[in-house]
Amino acid sequence: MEQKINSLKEKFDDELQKIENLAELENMRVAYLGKKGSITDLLKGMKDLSNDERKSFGAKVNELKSSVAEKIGEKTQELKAKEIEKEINTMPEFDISMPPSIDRGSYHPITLVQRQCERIFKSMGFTVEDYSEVVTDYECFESLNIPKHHPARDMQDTYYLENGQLLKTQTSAAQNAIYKKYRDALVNDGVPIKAIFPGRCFRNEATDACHENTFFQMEGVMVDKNISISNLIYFMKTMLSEVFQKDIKVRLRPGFFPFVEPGFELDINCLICGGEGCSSCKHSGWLELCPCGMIHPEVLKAGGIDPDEYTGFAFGLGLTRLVMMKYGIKDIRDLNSGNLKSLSQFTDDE
Ligand code: FA5
Repeated sequence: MEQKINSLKEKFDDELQKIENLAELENMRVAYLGKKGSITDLLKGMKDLSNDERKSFGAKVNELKSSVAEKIGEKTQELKAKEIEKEINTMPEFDISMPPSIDRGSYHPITLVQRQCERIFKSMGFTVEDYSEVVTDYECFESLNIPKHHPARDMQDTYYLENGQLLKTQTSAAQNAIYKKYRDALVNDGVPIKAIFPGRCFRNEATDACHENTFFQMEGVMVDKNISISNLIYFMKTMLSEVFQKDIKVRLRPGFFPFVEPGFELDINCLICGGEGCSSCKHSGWLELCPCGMIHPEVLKAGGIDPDEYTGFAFGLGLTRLVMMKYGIKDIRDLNSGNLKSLSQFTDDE
């Protein structure tokens, strides 16, 4: 019996040396270790042996079995490494100067319009600020003259986090930090605060053609001595005529926001339907685009600025809606759709 084990071992070693690929190796594994394989056959023959012989023979067969399994494992690794090497060696040479064979990526239309607005405001002396999407209750509401339990909070159905922070519902949430950042330059050196801060906002909204639960706004503030509504209107008009490269019909109507006094809603004539009325403008012919107003004295005070000495304006442009108007996108939900075919058709026209 022992002779059988030795000759099987020699046969295995001999055959293993000649194996050249993984498929052959698998066949060999089945031939030796499979249910009907040679080593399994040896074990079956043990029934004719005495108890003592069976014990020592069983141990030897098991030893052979483990050694065969181990050698097959090693050979598998060796053959895999060879196959990878072969693949690398036969790969066509990569020419980095060749044009890509796949479509190139493109900027999202919101990014394009945001950058365009940034360029316009920068050219008028505004700085561009970045701000967190997760903010505190103080930043988003209290510093903006919206105390706890104020009914104005109901206008923005807010996503609260377990730690008490929240997802920013409006870019106004950055106002307080911006005032604190620049008030020393304003007070000590007479440098006006002129900043815009674009950002993503979140509200638990029922979505429709002009409402999304995730959308972009771009806030802007200017604070100095003697700032008035005329300054506000001038900057708004300049920005819109630059973005659309033509005169846009706008209307200003009173609007309530606890952080401005007086407050306005700046609407633009719907460019999708030309003012006739459609689902994008809720059939009114006008689209609410940019609420704005004179910064409330309490908000200036919270930012460390004396409202008896300084005044300012603030606006909260609906950036996503501006994008819809600029590119004639009828449904706001297309912008978050991830449909690359439709989103990649826009280009920077500057
Ligand atoms: C505000 O968010 C105020 N923070 C704006 C403001 C800033 C007022 C500074 C005064 C001074 P409102 O909730 O109306 O206001 O949103 C501002 C703009 O964001 C809207 O006019 C609209 O264009 C856009 N917007 C609001 N909600 C959505 C939404 N769910 N989907 C898409 N755009 C929205």
